[in-house]
Amino acid sequence: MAKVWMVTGASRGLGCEIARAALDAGETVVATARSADAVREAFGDGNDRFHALALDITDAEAANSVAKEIVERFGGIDILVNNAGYAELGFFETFTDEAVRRQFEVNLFGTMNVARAVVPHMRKRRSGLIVTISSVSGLVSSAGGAVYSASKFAVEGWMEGFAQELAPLGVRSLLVEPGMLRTDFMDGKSASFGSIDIPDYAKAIAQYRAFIDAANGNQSGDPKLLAARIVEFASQNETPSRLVFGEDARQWAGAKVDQLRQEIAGSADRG
Ligand code: NJP
Repeated sequence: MAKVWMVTGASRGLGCEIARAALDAGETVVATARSADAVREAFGDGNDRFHALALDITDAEAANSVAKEIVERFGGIDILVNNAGYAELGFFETFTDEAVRRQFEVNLFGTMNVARAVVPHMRKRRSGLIVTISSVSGLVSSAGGAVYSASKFAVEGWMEGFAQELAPLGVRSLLVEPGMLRTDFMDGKSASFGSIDIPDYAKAIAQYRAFIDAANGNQSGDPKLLAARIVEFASQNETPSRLVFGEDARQWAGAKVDQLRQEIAGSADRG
């Protein structure tokens, strides 16, 4: 029997590809983004297993109504994909407090809103899978990524613990840490950039922006491939708790683990 998927941020990029891959696998898919029309435009009409709903994940009430509507219409939600997110890219001091809070409002608190709305239905049935699109930036941070990484580190810490709370109740979870994917992510359509001018950082920021501009549209990671992997994992009874996707992500995460091991070992000598 077709499983019921709910995907956030499905108007573009990875979320759109995940929804498409789940549809192609014969599943029932409720794809959401801030505008239902944008989702419909991305998918076209004509598939009765496809449904588009509006959901801005920063709106907790809207998340509750969307989850309720899906459960009433389709009997439950088998797979939730927490995908919606964006990046504030740039050096920390160039961001206003408002921009930093907006980053957390979407990536962390928005994702929590959706989980709060959906998880009670999964607990009730003692079944479900939550796929959360974090980032390799949830494991490793670097200059220019401080604000985005802070939000994704928070997602990692929250979900790593929450997953353990849910496991005994039959709800599984998968944290996904992609490297760079070819989507709108680095583009001005999605990303925001620091707005405060600080001459001390001018040279470093110019280099950082040149890196972003060169990478935008040329990222090595294929969102279709990741979407296919996620759909494949979702069809299995046993899922790993993490998927570090892409050679770039595995290199950065591996280097971080090596560095941590060294620093932990070094700490034993010092304290
Ligand atoms: O980005 P993009 P991705 N409420 O910009 C939606 C993570 N990631 O597919 O603007 C509801 O093409 C937006 O919808 P809308 C990344 O952090 C990426 O790459 O309303 N939806 C659109 O559908 C994110 O968590 C890379 O039409 C909201 C979608 O989010 C996930 O992958 C690397 C929303 C963004 O599509 C998907 O991003 C990595 C809101 N408030 C992690 N705000 C990468 N691409 O390199 C935005 O490690 N959306």
